[in-house]
Amino acid sequence: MIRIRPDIAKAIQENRPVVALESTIISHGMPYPQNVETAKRCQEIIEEQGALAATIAILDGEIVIGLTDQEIEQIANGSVEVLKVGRKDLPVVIQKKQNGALTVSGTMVACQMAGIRFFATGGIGGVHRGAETTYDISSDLEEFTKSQVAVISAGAKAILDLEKTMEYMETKGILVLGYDTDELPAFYTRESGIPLEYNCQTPEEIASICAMKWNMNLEGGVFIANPIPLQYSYPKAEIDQAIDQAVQDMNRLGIKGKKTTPYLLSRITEITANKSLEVNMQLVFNNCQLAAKIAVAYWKGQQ
Ligand code: PSU
Ligand code: MN
Repeated sequence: MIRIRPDIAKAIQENRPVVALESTIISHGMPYPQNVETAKRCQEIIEEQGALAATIAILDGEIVIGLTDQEIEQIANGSVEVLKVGRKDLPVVIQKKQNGALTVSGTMVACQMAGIRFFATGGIGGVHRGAETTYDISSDLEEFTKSQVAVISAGAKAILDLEKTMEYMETKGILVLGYDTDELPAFYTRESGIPLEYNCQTPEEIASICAMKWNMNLEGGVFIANPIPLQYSYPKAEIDQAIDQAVQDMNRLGIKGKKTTPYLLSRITEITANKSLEVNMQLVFNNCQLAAKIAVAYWKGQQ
């Protein structure tokens, strides 16, 4: 049920640096053709740092680790149905031989199965606004208590309740490391006003803390929060307004469950006339670069 590109399989076996990339961001998080452009550039950035990039999705019921350009195009252009797949959906989509884009939780499961330790994305799912009545909490958070994978993201979007997201991770014993930041980055912006306990200064420091956690056999992943570079950071008041508008529209339309995050992402892109998309691409690139540096440092630390 799992097909790993031969050069990636060899690298994993030899403990060389590999960075995974998710596919929900391609199929459900960005419009075509910017999604293809982003997916390919992410791979290049990782490879420029001396790591291998492994984009992961489910094709005809097979978990494919290391998509070809043609396969990326296939899940990106809307020509075939591509389901949004988290941990819970994996057995169904595989059994039915369907196509699936993996979320953060789904990708972490795939990484655990294949032996990949590092994974770069844009933002992770979390506790949604209004969760006190809807109970909408992304399974991404729970996955951080299970799979031994470090996820490099620009924090979490303000479509979520960031304070509750942090409290949830605290309760679950999820390790959160900031990269050169004292506060949780909020995806489009560097600041959220929510303090982070651990501020790491180098990729080496992050790699060595990850190694410590896993050498101790502590289950679960590491959430690495990497703020968007200053020159791309979105004006906070402007993006907050777009987010509030998108959340209002969603509630008015009665959109719920797994449709929530894709709806909000595309609505924000619409409201900001694609400005948020450019920012989104830049922060993903920034995360790919850091993820590859951490993966390389982790590998060197093991020599
Ligand atoms: N946040 C983003 N962009 C994304 C996602 C989250 O800024 O594309 C995607 C990721 O794949 C994440 C998923 O795992 O949305 C979370 O979905 P949900 O909230 O339904 O768990
Ligand atoms: Mn949800």
